Order: sequence, then structure tokens, then C-alpha cells
Amino acid sequence: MNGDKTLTIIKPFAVKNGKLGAILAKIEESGYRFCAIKTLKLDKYEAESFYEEHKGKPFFDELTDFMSSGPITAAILEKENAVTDFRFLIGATDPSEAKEGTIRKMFATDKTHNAIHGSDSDQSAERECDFFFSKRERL
Ligand code: 3AN
Repeated sequence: MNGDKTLTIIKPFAVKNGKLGAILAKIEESGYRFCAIKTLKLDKYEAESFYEEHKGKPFFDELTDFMSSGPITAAILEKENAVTDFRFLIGATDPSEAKEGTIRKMFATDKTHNAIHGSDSDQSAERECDFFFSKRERL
């Protein structure tokens, strides 16, 4: 995907608490194009599969419980240098360490409930985009 696409997920609390529109606006204002977007609910097995690299870590069960607890919105975003730039836009995993103006600083509550996901490499972005979207769902 040449480094120009990344996968984001707006996580359950942010969707439930009515922050979806504000977060999507912030993403769009920051220069990303939405190539694909959908709202869905993962079951526990799907959440475990998405986060398989974290299997065995102490937070895995809490993370996958949370990610399967309610609706999420997943999107493929396009921009030059998307993966790296989007990680800056969302901020640190722990919102208490996230910089002012980042999405996690603005909308997250703690490390587990940290409002938003962004792919951490081009390889992850490709796997994660394939996880959520078929070819004909991407424009
Ligand atoms: P990031 O999403 O910032 O790339 P990862 O990939 O290390 O962070 O972790 C995936 C997700 O797992 C995080 N978004 C967060 O929700 C959760 N997580 C990571 N580390 C912890 C932790 N120490 N305690 C609780 N949840 C965590």
C-alpha cells in the first residue's frame, strides 16, 4: 500500500459517548481521505484475532472484552506518510502521556479506553485493512 494508507478504529466508549463525529472531523481536518468506513460490533473471538500480537499480555483479556463491548467505527485513511503521521495525531497509548491537541489527549480516559486505534506499521495497516474491509468496500 506504499505507506499511504492506515487503519483506524474509533473505540466503543468514544462511539457510545457521542464523540464519533468530533473525532472523524478532526481526522478529516488533518488531511486524511476516508477510503472506507463502517460501524460494526466485534465479538470476543474477532477482537482476540485483531489483537493477536498482544495475546499473553496482562491487558489482553481486558482489551478484547472492551473492544467487543459495543459498536466501533473502523476506517481506512489515505494520506502521504499516513501510518507515521496518524500515530502523531492520535498520541501516546496512555492518554495521560499524550500531547495537547492529540485525539487521545482530547477524548481518551485511560490506557484501555484510549478512544482510537492507529496501525503501527505499513505491514500492520495492510493486515488490519484486510481484516475489516473487502476489496469492493474500498474507494
Ligand atoms: P497503540 O494502540 O498505542 O499502538 P499497543 O498496540 O501497544 O498500543 O496496544 C494496543 C492496545 O492495547 C492499546 N491501544 C490499548 O488500548 C491497549 N493497551 C496497551 N498497553 C496497555 C496497558 N499497559 N494496559 C492496558 N491496556 C493497554
